Amino acid sequence: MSEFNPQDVVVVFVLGGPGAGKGTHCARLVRDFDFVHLSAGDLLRAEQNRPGSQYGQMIAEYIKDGKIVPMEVTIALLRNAIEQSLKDRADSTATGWGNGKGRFLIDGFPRKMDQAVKFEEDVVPAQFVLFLECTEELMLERLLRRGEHSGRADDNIESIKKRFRTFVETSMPVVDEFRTKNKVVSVDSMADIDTVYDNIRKEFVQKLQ
Ligand code: UP5
Ligand code: MG
Repeated sequence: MSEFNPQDVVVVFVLGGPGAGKGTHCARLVRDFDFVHLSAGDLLRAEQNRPGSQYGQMIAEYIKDGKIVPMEVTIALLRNAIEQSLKDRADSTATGWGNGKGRFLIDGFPRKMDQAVKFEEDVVPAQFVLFLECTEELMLERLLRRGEHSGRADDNIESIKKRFRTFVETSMPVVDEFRTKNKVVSVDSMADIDTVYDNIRKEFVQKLQ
């Protein structure tokens, strides 16, 4: 049995290639729907920088190579973050919160089939998956531009190419698997940010009814 009941703890996986716009749109969904945004990449980068972390060096190497960090680490970080938010917001009167309830956007996870299975079995099954569709050409352009000031160790052409390869070979099969279960909401992420978000927002209004 999973730790949480999906009726109480609503999880939406937000997937899409590197630079597809996951973080950008999660920020807007937080504003409009009272979600807590948990970016697996951000949690890993924070753990990497935490003084005394036994995983810091390993995480840095995996991220630079665009490889997927062993799932035990990522799932533990996500589980802790969910538990902490539920504690912090136990008395919240926001929509979807209070009395052990909460709603979470899990951004950039699961990126490998075994992670999806393990998370849904142990933590909580996702309500649905938001998939942001974008061409590699456009994602490359966005990431190189962001790389001019992001300070991210993987926003350089060598790492970006490796991230794209991992996405195609390892992460797309996860999306395809969720598709066979009719759990995927696909949104074209190639237009300007406002247009893309408008379509995402409409889907969420329907899904969260
Ligand atoms: N932008 C966004 N949308 C735009 C639009 N419509 N028009 C014009 N510009 C747009 O956006 C990227 C850039 O594009 C921004 O400058 C934005 O303004 C612009 P962003 O919203 O940041 O895209 P996002 O999809 O979040 O891109 P990100 O680079 O974060 O995606 P990744 O999936 O590559 O990165 P993540 O942080 O999730 O993972 C990094 C690494 O961590 C992985 O490669 C892996 O090594 C490791 N990892 C794991 O090992 N396990 C995990 O479970 C997760 C990560
Ligand atoms: Mg991101």
